[in-house]
Amino acid sequence: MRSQFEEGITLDRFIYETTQAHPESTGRFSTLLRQISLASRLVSARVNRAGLAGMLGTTGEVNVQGEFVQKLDEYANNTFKRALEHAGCVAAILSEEDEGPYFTPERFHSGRYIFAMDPLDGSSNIDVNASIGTIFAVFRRRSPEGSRADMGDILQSGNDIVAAGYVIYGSGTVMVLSTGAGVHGFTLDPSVGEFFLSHPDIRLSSDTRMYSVNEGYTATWTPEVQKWVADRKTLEAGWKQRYIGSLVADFHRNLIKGGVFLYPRSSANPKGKLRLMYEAFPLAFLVEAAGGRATNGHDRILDQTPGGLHDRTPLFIGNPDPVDEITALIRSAAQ
Ligand code: P6P
Repeated sequence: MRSQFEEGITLDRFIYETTQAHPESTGRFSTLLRQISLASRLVSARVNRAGLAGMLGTTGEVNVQGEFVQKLDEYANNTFKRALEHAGCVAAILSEEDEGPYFTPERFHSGRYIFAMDPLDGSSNIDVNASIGTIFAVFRRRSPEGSRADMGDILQSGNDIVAAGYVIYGSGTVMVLSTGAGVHGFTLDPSVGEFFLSHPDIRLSSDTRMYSVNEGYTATWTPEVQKWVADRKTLEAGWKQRYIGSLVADFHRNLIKGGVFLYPRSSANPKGKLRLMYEAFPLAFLVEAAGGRATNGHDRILDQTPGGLHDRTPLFIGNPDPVDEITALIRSAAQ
């Protein structure tokens, strides 16, 4: 049997071939992607042994979001920061788990990229073995490399993202990545510790009638959202519904099979629940590169500029037609 290496393209080879197309590249971006891969493999190994390694449950602490910190959250947060801080490619890391930015320590080179991450999204699902994941976006700093970054480097518009991706730790570990030219999926072969290209050039299948929303909150939505969801459930509409409650898992299903994911504003979350910088931004970058749309119900997600690291936003993301339809309904209801 031929080894997977002969048949597959590794992430390293993909990075090399991608950056070869940019002769001006200094190798810093390649280093960044390789360190993300390393951290992802370390987190994957720990997630897969969580039950055995005593890594289930909480640390007893509460994070800046007011959520109990799961042991794996803390491990993932520290693993990505340790993998990135010394490599000379990032100037600051902002994380769902940390109140403020983590600036590259002075003993290391303050690089040209800003790394925004949710180190382990869906962590409330860890103890029930549902898929969870790391979501990230990469910005290029505005201030000179080598100096300490500032908030002007960090609070940038979604249009300034240079790369984004996620790693889903499920039945397999898959990294989905875009540097703007297409969206590509890489599956980890744990027996050799390599990611292999498994989903080249992912494109949304536009005619999928699948919606994903937590209908337990129906009573808290605005009327036009309630009506749109109700209309999906008529016999003639013929839509299916799936909701895992882990953003990475729900988004990954929509990316691979098509569909639309909704997390509307509600009376409980008037600004939405999901975070702009390290959840909505990266997924919006990916979905647009795969032919989809992402709005906050009024405007394009990537046109937003955050006021703070942990800004929240409503999110409507997936196939263009349903996202455009819902957005038009919400806009007209607001007039
Ligand atoms: P709800 C997980 O805690 C998370 O942040 C996302 O991964 C997920 O999409 C969402 O919250 C689920 O929220 O209110 O439906 O439980």
